[in-house]
Amino acid sequence: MKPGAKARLFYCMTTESFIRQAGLETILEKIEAGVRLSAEDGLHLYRCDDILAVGSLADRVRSRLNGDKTYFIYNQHINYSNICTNLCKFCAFGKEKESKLAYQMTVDEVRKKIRDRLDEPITEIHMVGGLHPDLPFSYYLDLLHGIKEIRPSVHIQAFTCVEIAHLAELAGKSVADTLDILKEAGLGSLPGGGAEVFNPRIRQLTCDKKLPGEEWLQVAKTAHRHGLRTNATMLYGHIETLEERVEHLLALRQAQDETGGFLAFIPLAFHPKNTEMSSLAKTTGIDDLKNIAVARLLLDNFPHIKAYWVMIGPKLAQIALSFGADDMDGTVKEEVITHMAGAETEQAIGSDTLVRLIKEAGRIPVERDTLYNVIRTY
Ligand code: V47
Repeated sequence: MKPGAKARLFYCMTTESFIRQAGLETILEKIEAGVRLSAEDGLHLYRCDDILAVGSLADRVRSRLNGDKTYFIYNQHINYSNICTNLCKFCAFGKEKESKLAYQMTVDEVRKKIRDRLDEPITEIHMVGGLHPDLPFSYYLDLLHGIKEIRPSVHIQAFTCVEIAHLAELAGKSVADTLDILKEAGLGSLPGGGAEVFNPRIRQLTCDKKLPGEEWLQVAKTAHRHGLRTNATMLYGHIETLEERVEHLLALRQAQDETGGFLAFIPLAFHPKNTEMSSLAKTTGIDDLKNIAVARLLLDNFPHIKAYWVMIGPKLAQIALSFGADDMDGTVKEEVITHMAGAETEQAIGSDTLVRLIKEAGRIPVERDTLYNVIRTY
């Protein structure tokens, strides 16, 4: 046997033995046999203290699905307004119209933001905002038209499922018809925000005015059936139980079984500063890695799991590439939502830094577009 193959065999034997020692033998067997994990398995993984064992299981699945490729995108975030009628307790971004911190961009201001970065190879505009009480439906169509006029080839990933339900009310149309109109105006896909934790107890305690979880899923599935791919998120690390996390993940898995329209899942680490829940502690590195790993293991039908460097920091996001993540999101350019809640990361990152982080993790950096078409392999 060649020395490399010997070392690999030894590595596999030792990782398998520590997975067994961590009490994850049955889950290992299921993963090896391609058997779907149950809610109990999900809880068992969340409760397991051996983060390396949980991570190594997730890493097997990541490797099986994505090989050595790790994706990133050249994107620009735009938050057209923070005025919001929902005022969720975990959110530092949303403000009442009368607040001194409230803002609302005109379509021309958004156009200027696009024009200002025309010399950068941006392929995606990620655009979300609060639920504004009086902007008309035409404003949102003008935003899409305005962006496309300046950057015709860019992919616009905009409006969470929560915003889409609000826009449908404004338009006086069904969600399906509203999505068709937005698509016609230039919408390319939907980001994964607003999912929070689907469980009604959590919604009632943290965001009682927000679209219920079941309806969030309905909007996502309608988008998929109308040719729009979407992402999905879970905001963890506040008052949710492990059971509620697992329930959330399994609801997403069920929806994906029905439509196959989700591209990526992004666990979002709760940032408490400047929120009504500011007495809560920040998440820990172990919990951040565990959410990536458990998501990779339970969401067997999601092609991609993102380690969003804005929320967990570029260094932990790099480590997360060995715990189930295969995507680092992107350059972002001007993140606002997490920074208003005390994020200590930069508001943007260079593509060269992303490439370096990915390479040093032993992976192949792949610049992608929103739909995961390869733009460049490094
Ligand atoms: O919808 C709000 C969450 C989301 C806080 O789809 C908070 O690729 C942490 O959805 N601490 C916006 N999170 C971000 C988002 C996103 C980000 C990157 C990529 C994608 C994607 C989606 O952030 C909100 C809400 O769920 N959020 N407040 C907070 N204090």
